Amino acid sequence: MVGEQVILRVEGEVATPRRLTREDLKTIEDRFQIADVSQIDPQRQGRAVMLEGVLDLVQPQPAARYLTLHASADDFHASIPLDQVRQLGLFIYERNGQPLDVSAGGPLRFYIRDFAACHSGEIDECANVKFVDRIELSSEKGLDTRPVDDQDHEALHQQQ
Ligand SMILES: Nc1nc2c(c(=O)[nH]1)N[C@H]1C(S)=C(S)[C@@H](COP(=O)(O)O)O[C@H]1N2
Ligand SMILES: [Mo]
Repeated sequence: MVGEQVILRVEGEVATPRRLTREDLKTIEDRFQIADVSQIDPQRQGRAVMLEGVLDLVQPQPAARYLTLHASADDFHASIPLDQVRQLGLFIYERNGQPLDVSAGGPLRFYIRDFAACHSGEIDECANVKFVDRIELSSEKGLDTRPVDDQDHEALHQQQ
């Protein structure tokens, strides 16, 4: 079966934690789907679903104030205030009907509309986590391994 593999686990302060496949993301209501992210950012391609659509499946608890995005592939993590990203976050999950390629941050890539420049605030380009495989809602800020200064940031980009 197409897209049977779990690509995202959603945990923490939610009524119903879920393990989602690409198929699950595809079947989220149309109002949360973005057929073509290049309409938002010409540099990006693929099909996306809004963070709000994923949250709708799990029902965040009132205590949820932070969203932590985990990429176990390269041990990269970002933790951002939920209210600031709620309307702006997307997950890019497919391109041309195929799983998103690792070269584009796949199988699942978080993307924030109108992100700010790197380390300019809590919601920045560095929080566009590639290979995201788990998200966690929590009352306190969670694990965050984003580079904190220009030197660290430069070093990280050299590796990519
Ligand atoms: N998993 C993972 N996601 C990541 C990073 C990383 O090192 N690992 N780097 C971040 C940083 S610092 C930036 S600026 C953007 C760069 O995204 P791009 O390569 O698509 O331009 O990805 C972010 N997401
Ligand atoms: Mo960055």
